[in-house]
Amino acid sequence: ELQYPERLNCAAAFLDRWVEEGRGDEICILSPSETLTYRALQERVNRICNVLVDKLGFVTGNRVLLRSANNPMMVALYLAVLKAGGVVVATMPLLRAREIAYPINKAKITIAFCDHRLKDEMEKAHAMAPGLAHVVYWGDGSADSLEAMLVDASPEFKAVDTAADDVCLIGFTSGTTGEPKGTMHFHRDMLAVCDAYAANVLRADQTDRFIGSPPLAFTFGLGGIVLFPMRIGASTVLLEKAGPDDLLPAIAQYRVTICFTAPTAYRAMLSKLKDHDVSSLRKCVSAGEPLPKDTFKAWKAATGISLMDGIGATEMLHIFIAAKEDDILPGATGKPVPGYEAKIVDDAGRDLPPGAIGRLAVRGPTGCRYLADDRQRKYVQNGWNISGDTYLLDEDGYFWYQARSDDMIVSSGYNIAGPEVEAALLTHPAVAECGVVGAPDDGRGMIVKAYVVLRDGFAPGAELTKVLQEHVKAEIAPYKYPRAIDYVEALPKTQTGKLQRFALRQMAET
Ligand code: 3SK
Repeated sequence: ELQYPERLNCAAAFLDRWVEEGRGDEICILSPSETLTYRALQERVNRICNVLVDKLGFVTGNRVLLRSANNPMMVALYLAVLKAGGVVVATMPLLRAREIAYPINKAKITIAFCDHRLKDEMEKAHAMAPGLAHVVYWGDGSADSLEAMLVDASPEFKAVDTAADDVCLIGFTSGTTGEPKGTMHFHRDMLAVCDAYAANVLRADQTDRFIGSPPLAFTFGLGGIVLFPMRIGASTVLLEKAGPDDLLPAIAQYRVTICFTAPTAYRAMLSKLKDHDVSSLRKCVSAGEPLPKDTFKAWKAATGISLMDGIGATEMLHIFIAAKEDDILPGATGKPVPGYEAKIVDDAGRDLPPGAIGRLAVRGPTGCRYLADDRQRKYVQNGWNISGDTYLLDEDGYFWYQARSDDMIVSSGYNIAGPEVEAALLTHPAVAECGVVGAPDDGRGMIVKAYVVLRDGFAPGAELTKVLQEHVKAEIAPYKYPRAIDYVEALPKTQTGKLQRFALRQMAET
């Protein structure tokens, strides 16, 4: 069991510690715009803390909004709010005004920091959020910018003496179902995800250099690209644009060793690997969406690296079931991360035996505490977090993803998991991306319907549909084949890059 002192400020553990231990001159953050050592980052963090307290009326416990792409200032702001005893609420850069105003009002946020490039929507959101007292922009060179305020702020600041179980982060879910939920996390949770997943599964060391695509507003990105490296005094590369075409050259340029991204990005990188030197890579984590066996095999064949699959949740802060490099069963997500327990339950919350398909329930050192939300009772039962995922636990203790609980398609009495059909379609060379949902059908109740984005050089039409249907029948049980296929230019995705199956379901209903 992980033990932490009662009084704990996680910013001191991620940052101040390394300076105090004489490692202040080592590189912490690299980016196209600047490189920061641990000492330089600490100095900037301290100045921001002083601006918060002296110029913005901040008091311990205040909630502070952060809006930016992944860059060094965003990390400095995160750590400053934590160090000053505040609560970070970060939002995805691409959100629109209404989506930004929602967390501001729900979490009663009083101060916001925003990259000036995101000013338009921020100003509109400000107009909808009467409680927001200060909005500070950076990057525009103006006299009232954050940088201008930092100039005469003191570079000294002592971390506020917070309790280990003071809330320090509210992560809003991306709202794949209903209104976003605010998930609250403590100072000790920030360390616990590092000391559970990163220490036992990832097993990185201080010489490692991290990179990744998820935004820092998504806890997958926050953990993978900031908390995990900083917990062990390693370095990290931050990219504002981190698509597959940006990751590959950056891995080569910065000699990156550990990459965090989603299966879609690994697939996209595969076809371009030959143009880049990725020989520095030694570990690759795949999460955010299910990892098909074929993607695992193709990445292994091309790089020699076994993709480490994992499932996490904003509610749990980070990954809680994962595959260790030396214990991988391709297609399975893995086993519970040391410190976490997982089981399969039915819709009434009763335990199911190995081999049965049901809802995934999890508990561990981090956990789900929603901010003022009645849905707490639905999603947390007897201390177990009931996830929205349908899983199977096999006799050997491996967890196998089936579908999001609302992604099961019941067709003529058969249970068909949309993601399994997607994985089968993706093994055909014509298919770049796809999403599979149930479409209402008089005869069968539902039929399996696929939305497919084609690779260049393939033409949609009845002939290709037949080919893809036969392909799926050859890959998985034939009754699962998509009886209808629509060809689309792009799939609807959330801000975190997840397929929005509910949007596809709506399309399938019309
Ligand atoms: O699996 C996910 O989507 C996830 C969510 C939050 C944090 C980490 C991960 C991998």
